[in-house]
Amino acid sequence: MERSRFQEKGRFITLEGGEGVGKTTNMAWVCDWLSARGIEVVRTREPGGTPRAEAIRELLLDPTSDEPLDDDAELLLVFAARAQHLAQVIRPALARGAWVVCDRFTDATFAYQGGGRGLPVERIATLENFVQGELRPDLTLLLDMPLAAARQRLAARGSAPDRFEREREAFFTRVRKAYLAQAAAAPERIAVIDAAGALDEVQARLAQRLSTLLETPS
Ligand code: T5A
Repeated sequence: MERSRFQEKGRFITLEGGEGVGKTTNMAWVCDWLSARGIEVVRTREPGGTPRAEAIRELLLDPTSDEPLDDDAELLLVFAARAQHLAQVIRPALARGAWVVCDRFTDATFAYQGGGRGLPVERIATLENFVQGELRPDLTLLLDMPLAAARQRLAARGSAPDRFEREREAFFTRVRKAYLAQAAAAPERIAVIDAAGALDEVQARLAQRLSTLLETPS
């Protein structure tokens, strides 16, 4: 399929949401949907996306260390990984006109370090401006569903919980609340997608939002 005149500039799409809502599962589908429309897609994730940033991811997610990770150290590690990822992958891809689809980005920092850990939003916003300059996602697909159902999905998957997944329910309640507040504050960028129900139903909702983006001049 040919690219329309509206698709000459790279776009930046992020997928967000709490644990187990289906981000990773739907990432592949979103990338295939865009590729089928003739778009060059770079699929990536945070924390991570480059070898050094993936090493920082290990530090952040490793549940085995006895040494507690200070909340500010966690925040700075997230942004250190992001700076590397932006420099090595995201900015170069967007500059050559590719579309970047990223599994989590700075909305996750506001939700987890801000909502979950309780760090001041202003501190996160300062780092966001420092590391990203004016770069923000063009579209954020926020997959949302009740915590209990998402937990059931994770339990059915059966993988060992990482350092975040070991947090208590109250933490994830705050994360979800923060995500929904962010969406309410930026409805033009953040689309809340009902992630409950069958995969094809969720993907029909995603397709609707992606089609709108495709028709919007960059
Ligand atoms: N983090 C990240 C921060 O604290 N700050 C930050 O700034 C950033 C960027 C990263 C962790 O880092 C934290 C947040 C995270 O805790 P991660 O691996 O990106 O970790 O995030 P997780 O949420 O842990 O990813 P998961 O893989 O656990 O969850 P997903 O990707 O949302 O869910 P997925 O796709 O693996 O699906 C879970 C299961 O459900 C099934 C899937 O097959 C799978 O088995 N499933 C469905 N089943 C039925 N119906 C559907 N519609 C389904 N969709 C998926």
